[in-house]
Amino acid sequence: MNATRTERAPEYAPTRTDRLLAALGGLISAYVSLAVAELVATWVRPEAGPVPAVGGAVVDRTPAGLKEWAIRAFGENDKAVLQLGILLLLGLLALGIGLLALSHRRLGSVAVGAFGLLGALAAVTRPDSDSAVDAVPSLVGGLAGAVLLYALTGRLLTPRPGTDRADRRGFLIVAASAGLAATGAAALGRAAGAPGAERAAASRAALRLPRPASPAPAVPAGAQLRVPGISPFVTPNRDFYRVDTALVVPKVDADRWRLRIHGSGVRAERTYSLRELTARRTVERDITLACVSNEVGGPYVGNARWLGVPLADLLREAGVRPPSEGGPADQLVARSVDGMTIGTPVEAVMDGRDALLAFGMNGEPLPFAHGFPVRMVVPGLYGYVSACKWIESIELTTFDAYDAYWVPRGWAAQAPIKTQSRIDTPRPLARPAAGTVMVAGVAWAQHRGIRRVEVRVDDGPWQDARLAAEDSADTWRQWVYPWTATPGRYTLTVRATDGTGTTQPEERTDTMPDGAQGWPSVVVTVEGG
Ligand SMILES: Nc1nc2c(c(=O)[nH]1)N[C@H]1C(S)=C(S)[C@@H](COP(=O)(O)O)O[C@H]1N2
Ligand SMILES: [Mo]
Repeated sequence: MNATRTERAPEYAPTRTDRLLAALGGLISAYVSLAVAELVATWVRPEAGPVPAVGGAVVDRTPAGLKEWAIRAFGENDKAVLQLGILLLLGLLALGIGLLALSHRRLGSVAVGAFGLLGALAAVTRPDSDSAVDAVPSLVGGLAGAVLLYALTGRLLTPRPGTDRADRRGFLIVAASAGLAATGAAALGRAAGAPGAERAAASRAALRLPRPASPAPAVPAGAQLRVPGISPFVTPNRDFYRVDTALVVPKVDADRWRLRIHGSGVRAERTYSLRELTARRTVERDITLACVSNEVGGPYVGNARWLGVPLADLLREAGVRPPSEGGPADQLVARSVDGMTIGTPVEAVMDGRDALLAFGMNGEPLPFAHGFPVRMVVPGLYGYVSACKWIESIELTTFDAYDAYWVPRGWAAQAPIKTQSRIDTPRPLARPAAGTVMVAGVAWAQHRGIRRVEVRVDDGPWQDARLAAEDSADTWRQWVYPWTATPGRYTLTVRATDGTGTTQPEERTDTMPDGAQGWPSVVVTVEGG
């Protein structure tokens, strides 16, 4: 046994206050650890910070059912809730480690260091990590935390000169200065911004979108109904739903970005720069995107004007033939800079529909959150099997040979969008006044189009809604039903029929494995005059 003097229990018994301070010391050490690590990550790579790295690792290992529940319960805040949860758990552990350090000073520091190692491990094993440098933020943070905890515990184990009690004042001075320094450094780092993100922002600002060789047909005047509360025909970028697994939005420098096309049936592997793409024949199309996680009546659907190049052009050039022409690959796997993989049927991409590699969204370069510099958009397929954001490669393979990200997690490998409709107004539990109430919303069945929408009041007969003008079969369609309403409580139900004549079924299904279906309804109370 060669325990050093400081590791022996102090000559005085720690009081309750000492133990409280020790726990606090653990918490502060953890906080400083994280602040230092995130500061270093600003320079290395924001995604390599321990919070996004561990968070990402947790996301990828979350059972599908739990993830669905999280999306349902927290919606687009699911990521914030996850990170908060991780921080809370870490906080509790840190309190424990602080207490442990009071009796086992070195072990406490080793435990803090171990968390640094864990963060480093998570960072280098993320699919988007391509360098061991990603371990540095967590390692430096872990080291800082370990040293600080050692110093803090030392104050509590050393009697204040001339007394037989712990040096609480010394403890507080070290704790406060370390906490303040870390907070200040982190704030400065944040204000200075990540160099990578700055280059990306500059490349986005400098991007001039080409004039489309094939512009989107003008939206018919009658496509936008003048009904208050209806979803606008074009969803503004800032209101466009966002669904992805990225805890830090990837900031890609467009000048360095490349897209690689390779795999089975590709005559010669090719790599494109953004400049090469924008110089090609560009097309602009209105396409409604929808998420498979959208519940009946849910918000994860939006319509935008996309500008890009036809993906089929690039594939043909590379020598790719669809299965119907004897090509060997039936699946196209798009991979993103953050390691997402999305599998799309080659046949769908090459069957003449407007499958795009898009760089423009509603007249501006793609927003970072929506995939800058380039993403895929394929009319008629849910986003998780078609709409890869931050795309960096396309591999031609088969569905037999490869499962994309969501498939082992319980989602269908192939998922055409189901016919859906939504009542935008009146809102659930609204109290409209008696008289004519405009019941209105949107319906979508991308690539098949919407032929009919009907509304039913309670168990009454189905009544035809008035359809807005159709923009294209690839976009959603607004509808309105002027309802002559008398006071009372009612359930309003809607159903849509697609361009093939198929009506959306009544029976509700789960979003898993290939998209929810069922008739949406709202309950309203019509008030007397
Ligand atoms: N890189 C990447 N691309 C992705 C995803 C993702 O998690 N990562 N999510 C997909 C899903 S599930 C959907 S519904 C659409 C959503 O696109 P949006 O966020 O621009 O609306 O992006 C798809 N592309
Ligand atoms: Mo999705």
